[in-house]
Amino acid sequence: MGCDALVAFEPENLFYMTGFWGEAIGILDKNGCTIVSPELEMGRAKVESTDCDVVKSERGKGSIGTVINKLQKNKVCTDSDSYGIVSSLKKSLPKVESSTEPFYRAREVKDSKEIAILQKASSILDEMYEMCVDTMMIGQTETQLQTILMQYGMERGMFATGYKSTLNPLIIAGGPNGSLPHAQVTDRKFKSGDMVVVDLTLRYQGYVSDATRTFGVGKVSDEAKKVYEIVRQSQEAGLKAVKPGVSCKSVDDNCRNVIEKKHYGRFFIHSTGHGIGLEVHELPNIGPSSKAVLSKNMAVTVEPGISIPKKFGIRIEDSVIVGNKVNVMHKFTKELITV
Ligand SMILES: [Mn+2]
Repeated sequence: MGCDALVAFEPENLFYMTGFWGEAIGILDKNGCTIVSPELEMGRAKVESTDCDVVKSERGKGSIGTVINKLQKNKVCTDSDSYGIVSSLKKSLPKVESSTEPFYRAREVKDSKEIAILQKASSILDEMYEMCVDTMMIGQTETQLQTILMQYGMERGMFATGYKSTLNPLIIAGGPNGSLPHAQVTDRKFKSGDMVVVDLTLRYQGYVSDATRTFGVGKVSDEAKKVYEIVRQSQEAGLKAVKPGVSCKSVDDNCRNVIEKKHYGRFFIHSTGHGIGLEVHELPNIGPSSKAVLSKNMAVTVEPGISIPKKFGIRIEDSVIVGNKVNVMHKFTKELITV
């Protein structure tokens, strides 16, 4: 994009540039990186960042004024789309572009250190599915299960992602609630016959792993068992398609075809998957209209689902690393488990 300097306002991008997650502004150019930090964040910024200059916002000028002083470059690219920020940058600098593109594209392919963190995060989620098997029971509420799982995860270094579109850290949705892909956790009690969607999305050392399993409770219907098997086959078909050089659309097609052939196509109401990393949803998107192509070491999810309104929902999701042989980071079974 011809950027001479990148200016990051979003904590994810600041962290990616500098190792520091907080309220400050990151600048990256050929000479390295600089953090412009308000006084309140100076202590942490100095300790947590690596190979960066940390400078304090100048009093009276504010952070933006300090940033502008450091940026006498030709073209400056920023992740901010705030009108106030972009217009102050434009007033003082010759060429400013507001685009998240360079940041997301840099973050799309993971290095070995990032993959190791994602793998660790994924293993903890697997342990949480073991917890589900051990603790889920008829009469337990979604909220109670969420509390048990969050305590387990947080004691092992997991954090809520802060994903803005849902209020709860996890998605635990039993019976008819499961037909809402982004259901809020409620005080509904699990009862015999329920399918329970357990979508775990948690952050570990900055990085987010995302997985979903659907459990049966008590005696589940033949229809639910049949639909479970369709979703399982669809997810398997999606995983098989994941390879470097393959279009994201074709991964979505592979999943969707299995479900459409069994006449449940209109109940598959979301995309097949998305990139994961410092945010829950990053590039590439894996959906019917994606233009992206997979590359080695991208981290993505494969998560087909069937949502039958007011009845039940079933979704199976793994976070994977793209490679000649796909690395499925979750080992917890995808056979139907009934508790
Ligand atoms: Mn997901």
